Amino acid sequence: MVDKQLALEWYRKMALIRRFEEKCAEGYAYAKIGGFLHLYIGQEAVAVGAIGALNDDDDIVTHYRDHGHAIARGLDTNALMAELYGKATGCSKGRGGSMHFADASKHFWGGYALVGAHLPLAVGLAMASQYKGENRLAMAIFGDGSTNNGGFHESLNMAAVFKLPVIFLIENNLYSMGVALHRDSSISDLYKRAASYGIHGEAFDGMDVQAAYEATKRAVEHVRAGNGPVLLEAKTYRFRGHSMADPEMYRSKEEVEFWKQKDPITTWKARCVEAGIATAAEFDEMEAAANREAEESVKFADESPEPELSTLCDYIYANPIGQTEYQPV
Ligand SMILES: Cc1ncc(C[n+]2csc(CCOP(=O)(O)OP(=O)(O)O)c2C)c(N)n1
Repeated sequence: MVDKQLALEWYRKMALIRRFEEKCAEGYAYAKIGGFLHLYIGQEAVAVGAIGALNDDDDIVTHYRDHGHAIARGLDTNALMAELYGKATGCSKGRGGSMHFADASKHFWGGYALVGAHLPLAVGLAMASQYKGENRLAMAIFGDGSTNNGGFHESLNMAAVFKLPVIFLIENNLYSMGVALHRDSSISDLYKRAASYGIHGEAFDGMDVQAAYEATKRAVEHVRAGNGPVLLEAKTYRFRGHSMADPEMYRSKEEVEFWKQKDPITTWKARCVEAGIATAAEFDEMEAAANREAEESVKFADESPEPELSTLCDYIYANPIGQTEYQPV
């Protein structure tokens, strides 16, 4: 087992992600949150274990199912909930919503809505780090669906050719929207695609936070030693639909139940209690703290101001050209 501090920190973060996202689902039902909302529930061990193995200044670019990654990286939950509520206090000033969480100060360069399109950004960040002789690596996080996309193949190839410090992390939750993995991929062990580029590939149990941490630590060592990129595959599962509008006709209730038995939060707690790392009461306390933080984020978002109408055209170009004030017609 790992040391107590780390074990509890992982639990605290996984519980916070879960509680935060339950509040997101509520906010969506009350129409406080609009647009797309893709929940991460079930996959928490991947974000917490993998991001926990990085340095704080390693760069992260991720896909639209980004809440768990942002919380694991330590973004402020008030600013995240406010972003979902479209408020001026949001991490992207209320402009981005669920799919575009970002915080440059945390080297968290964003959720991206286009499947596979953000992988080249990670390659660029890694290239900049290598060129400047810095020790920073980049992690690109994406779903299994992205591995059939040109951006994936081009990025792996270029990163391999230049031996760039990138970790490509696939969150294989078995579905790409409503399409099962076996229907859109020629192989089911996606990490094996690393062989096409002559780089190291490895799969781990994505329902186990310790496995996620240890596999990523190995990848980090490999990459930082100058051996080029690594392709990691987390075998995981999302417990909720693809997004909030998903009747889930493509999978059975039995299958979902099977995976819920592997819930990364309850299983980690059971393992820790059994190993004598912490008591059930200590876990209850962490649960209560996660609840409080999630509730406070909702209050903060609710009470925050809407963006000013006069700022409507702000942040469209990095350096605004011409008129930036909104002129009602
Ligand atoms: C380039 C592009 N094509 C199609 C879509 C529509 N789309 C949104 S999510 C998604 C499925 C992606 O699945 P996966 O990469 O496995 O990630 P998951 O949702 O399972 O986390 C698709 C096809 C898109 N956003 N971008």
